[in-house]
Amino acid sequence: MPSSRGRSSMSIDAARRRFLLEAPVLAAAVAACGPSEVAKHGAGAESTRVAQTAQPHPSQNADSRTDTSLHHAMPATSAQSGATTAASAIAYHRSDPTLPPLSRERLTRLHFTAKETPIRVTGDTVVAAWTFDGDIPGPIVHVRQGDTVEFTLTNEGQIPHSMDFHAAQIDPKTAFRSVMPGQSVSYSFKPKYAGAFLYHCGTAPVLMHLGSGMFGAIIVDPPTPLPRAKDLVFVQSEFYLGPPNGGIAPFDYNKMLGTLPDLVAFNGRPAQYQAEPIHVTRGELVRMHIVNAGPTNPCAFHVVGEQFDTVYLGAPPGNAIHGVQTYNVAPGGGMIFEMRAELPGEYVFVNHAFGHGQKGAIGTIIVDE
Ligand SMILES: [Cu+2]
Repeated sequence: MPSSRGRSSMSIDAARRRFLLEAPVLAAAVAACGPSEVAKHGAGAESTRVAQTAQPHPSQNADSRTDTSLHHAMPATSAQSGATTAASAIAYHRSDPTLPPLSRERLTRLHFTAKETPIRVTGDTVVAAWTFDGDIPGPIVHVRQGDTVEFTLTNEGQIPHSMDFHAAQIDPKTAFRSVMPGQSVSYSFKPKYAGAFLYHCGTAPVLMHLGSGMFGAIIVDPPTPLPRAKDLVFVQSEFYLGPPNGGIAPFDYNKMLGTLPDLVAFNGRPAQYQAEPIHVTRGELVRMHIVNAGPTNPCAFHVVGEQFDTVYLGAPPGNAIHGVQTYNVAPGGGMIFEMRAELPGEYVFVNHAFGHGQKGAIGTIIVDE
């Protein structure tokens, strides 16, 4: 057997190309955004306002996708032994749930890239993901109500993609239009309301694009900040997977239509915060921004052994309810849950629709002395 090191990057690229080309749903996706779409939204319609490289903005938690704390801790499994070198070379990383700090600037420039790339979501599962900036979920964005967000999406994939920000009020036919491979779209918006909002690819079939990993969270602060807290962001999503091909599992559109997921996760990795819990300090206010990417099922958010002092249903600090045990976050929705960590211990947070908790929508917060 040749050394995996000597051939890794070429094998990964080759495997990506082969896999993406072989995935049958690609043909359907291209057809769904076919010649008429190209004609309507072709090169002439694209913005030329594209930055040279995608640098993380200060209010964008680039590290939400690159926490490497578990890179060396993931054991090899029997499922991996049969995978190709390319699939086995794809490293696992835990997603950092920390909300990035708010910038002092009132203008936030974001430049995302749409990429189709394999991602290891558990020790023995690599998925053929469609992503923003190469991971599931995309970067966590943090802005303030009324700020200006200047956004550009560059499509580095092989099929059309687009971006739909739920924090925006804008003509979707223009701003959220699909862009062809190699092209870009730009638009600006000012979030009218504070809250925890979803963003996602809206290219048809939306179920396939959203269900294959093209989503993330934008957190919008009110003009007067909420009380200081440990701010965490959890984006729930479902995985519907087909049989692995070369060690990489494709997303299965028919399974998505069937709405029974194989895995459910917070921040793209099933049960990652059980494997490596989140630590908070006794007495700390813990604020959890829960965004549900779905694509189909709700998230009955609950913390075992705790009660939520406040749940902001939307537009915080308004719409607050108190003394809550569990609350459903709809697919396509986002809410803010607060609890005070008064007693040391291990507190499991879970989607209390327990079939989905069991499939990975679960984690642990440890309250330290
Ligand atoms: Cu897409």
